[in-house]
Amino acid sequence: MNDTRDRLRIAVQKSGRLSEASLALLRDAGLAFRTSRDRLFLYGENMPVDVLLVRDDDIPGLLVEGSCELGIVGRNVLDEQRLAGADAPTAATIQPLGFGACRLALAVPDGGAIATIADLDGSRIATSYPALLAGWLRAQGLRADIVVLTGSVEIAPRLGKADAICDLVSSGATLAANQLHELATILHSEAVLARSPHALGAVPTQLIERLCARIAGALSGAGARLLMLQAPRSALAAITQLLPGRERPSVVGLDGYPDDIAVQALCRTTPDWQQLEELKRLGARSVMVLNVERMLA
Ligand code: PRT
Ligand code: ZN
Repeated sequence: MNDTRDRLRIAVQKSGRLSEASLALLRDAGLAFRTSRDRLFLYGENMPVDVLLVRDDDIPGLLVEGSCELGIVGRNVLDEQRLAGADAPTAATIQPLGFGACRLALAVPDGGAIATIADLDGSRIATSYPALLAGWLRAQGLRADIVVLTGSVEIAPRLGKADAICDLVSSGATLAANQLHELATILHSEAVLARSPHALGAVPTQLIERLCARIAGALSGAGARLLMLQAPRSALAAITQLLPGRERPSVVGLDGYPDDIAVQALCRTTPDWQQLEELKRLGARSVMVLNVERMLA
């Protein structure tokens, strides 16, 4: 909402992994929209808030240039552009949104020459996230050639273009299918609500506050599910990684079974079948997904 506009704009991914959940969240927050004919714009019908549908990579830039006041984007995209932009003004995170969970991980070929993080020294690493990777390598005191690829990073080692990759992972199936395994996690990511670095007047600031309060309310209640399961204690770390929850899961011991635990986690959306199957694969038993009727944060 700059000087010439009297409506707030939120940038959302047009078509991709974050699109559906982003729009569902805005609807849960009470916004109703009419779609423009070109399907690039959703006009807010009950609040002066419109949605711009764009590629996720464009969202940090739209916030920085002030074309949009808010955006929903993966922390991975936001952090990469922040690091790549050095001292330029950057979009600030308002709050994590509990969906789009993934991690930026370093992975290497199964049975290859690289077995430890130290072995990465002097290697070639393919990635779409050069700034995040460079920062991590610096922090580890490692030197490596960063090969920047925009897609199909996982096949770079087989093509002889790189010795390792640094890419997003959620279930790990893509790595396994390409005979790669994880060596280190560089960043834990999920979708976040971000705002433009520009100072705004009193009216847009109040509108943003109202919208953020509604989003927080939507996140804490509607659509929430309680995931309950039992599992071997040794699988806890892997299971926690998979949970789509925002809160830390509750973990309790099982009387008479010292190696087992019961886990309860609050999830914003219903875990899908693939996630449930993955949990089972990790050793989870008695997996239950329950509706949450009411919740007070
Ligand atoms: O067209 P546009 O530029 O908008 O979309 P995009 O293709 O760049 O992004 P998209 O839709 O693939 O992802 C949008 C955001 O979703 C990312 O920036 C992340 O924040 C988040 N996200 C969550 C993921 C994943 N999970 C994910 N698994 N983004 C990508 N992947 C890819 C990953 O790159 C790899 O190829 O999925 C594959 C691995 O998945 P698994 O389940 O096999 O591990
Ligand atoms: Zn993208």
